Amino acid sequence: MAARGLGGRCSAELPLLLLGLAVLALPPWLAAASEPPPAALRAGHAASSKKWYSCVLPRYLLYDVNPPEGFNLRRDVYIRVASLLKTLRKSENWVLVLPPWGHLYHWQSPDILQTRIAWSEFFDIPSLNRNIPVIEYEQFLAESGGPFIEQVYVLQGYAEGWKEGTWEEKIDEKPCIDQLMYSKDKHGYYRGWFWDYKETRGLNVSCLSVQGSASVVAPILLKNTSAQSVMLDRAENLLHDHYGGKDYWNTRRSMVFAKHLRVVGDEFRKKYLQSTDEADKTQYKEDWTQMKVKSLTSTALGGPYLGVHLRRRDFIWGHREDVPSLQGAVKKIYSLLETLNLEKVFVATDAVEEEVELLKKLLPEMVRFEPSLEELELYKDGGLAVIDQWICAHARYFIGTSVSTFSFRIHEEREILGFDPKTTYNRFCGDTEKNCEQPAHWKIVY
Ligand SMILES: Nc1nc2c(ncn2[C@@H]2O[C@H](COP(=O)(O)OP(=O)(O)OP(=O)(O)O)[C@@H](O)[C@H]2O)c(=O)[nH]1
Ligand SMILES: *[C@@H]1O[C@H](CO)[C@@H](O)[C@H](O)[C@H]1NC(C)=O
Ligand SMILES: *[C@@H]1O[C@H](CO)[C@@H](O)[C@H](O)[C@H]1NC(C)=O
Repeated sequence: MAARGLGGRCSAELPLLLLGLAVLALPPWLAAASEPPPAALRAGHAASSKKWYSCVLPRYLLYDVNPPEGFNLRRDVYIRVASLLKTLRKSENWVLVLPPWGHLYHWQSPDILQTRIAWSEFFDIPSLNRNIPVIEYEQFLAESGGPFIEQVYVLQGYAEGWKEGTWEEKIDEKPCIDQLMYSKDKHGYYRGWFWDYKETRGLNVSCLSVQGSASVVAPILLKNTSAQSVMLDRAENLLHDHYGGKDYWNTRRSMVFAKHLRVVGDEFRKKYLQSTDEADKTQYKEDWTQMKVKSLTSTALGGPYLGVHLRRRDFIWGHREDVPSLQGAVKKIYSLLETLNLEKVFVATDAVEEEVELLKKLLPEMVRFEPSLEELELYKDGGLAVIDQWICAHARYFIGTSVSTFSFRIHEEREILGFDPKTTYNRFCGDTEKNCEQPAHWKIVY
């Protein structure tokens, strides 16, 4: 970027022409000319110590999610925060900083480092950028002038809860309810997890009680703080602005898996499942905005296999009644293979080794993506989850696990590919479950 090399000062005397030229050299979303100047230029904030290029910097929105939450719930939180970003951009030039992946409870494959993972390892960044401007954390560090986040807001509920029947959207600065996960170092900076970027510091941390959808935070960010970089921690406390609406789906559709993972999945489909986009009628367009499947003619056929997601581990430890035994699941699989006149079954599962062994005995013909150690290191647990999801998304028929966000994301992927909902919104029933309600169909709004 041309702007970076110029080490001048950010001052009012800066020739407007120069500013204009520099803006032209920036990506279009940075250059939004009609937008008001960023915080650094506003009265009282034109900190002379800042290099002048910060005059054209956007304001940065960062966020993080409660540590125990998994990969697929985090993907949902991204959609909520993207919606907030869209609201902010109606008034100012904001950019979303993608929170590095890592340290997830489920990602425990030994001997590989799984923190500070960039989004580009799992998702296609140009596709995300067709929806909202996003940058990786490393880019934020490079362009914002160092590992500092000016304002951290920890989102929380209201100490008193909410009275039934009196739902209202609200947000207030309140004392922190839980023990703060940030502490002051001897220089007065706040230290915290910060995605394992140990050098990152917060300049100010405070708690906001919030009840409402993501955009309820917008007025605070626009009016109550002039910080150039603002992080919302515990962002899962925000609800969707409009679940299942056009904005929701635009963001969801923009979350295209990284190409290198799709390629691995496609090669596996071809080699082991006789499945290709051409034969399956799942033509894929690299530009998601061009992927519009009209419902009447929507007939992705899918590869000649049954796709199965069997969520185990913590889903069976509680003896949940909506999750089947392996025997129960295999019985259902055989019945589906017969009804659908299919021979092959692809199984995605997080089952422990002993369960996988048992499954192999009960279902000898099952096909799984079994990574070598090298592949595990390359793609990591998150990449393997993506590959499994991608293969399940291309099956002629899919059946998943009750209320698993992993299965939900497969539903959405199939919806995007244009499958008949009857082949998608299916789940296993518990062995003794009486009222086995099937997943809801969410139709894309284009
Ligand atoms: N490769 C692979 N990993 C899986 C599978 N099922 C679960 N996992 C792993 O286990 C984690 C399950 O947690 P997630 O589904 O991501 O997160 P969550 O929000 O807790 O979702 P659920 O617990 O399923 O509702 C995933 O992130 C994967 O790493 C699977 O079929 N294949
Ligand atoms: C934001 O500013 C308004 C107006 O000054 C004030 O009433 C409100 O309490 C502030 N909200 C927060 C969360 O700080
Ligand atoms: C920290 O942020 C809070 C909330 O915006 C604000 O009230 C407080 O004055 C800030 N403290 C400092 C030292 O800037």
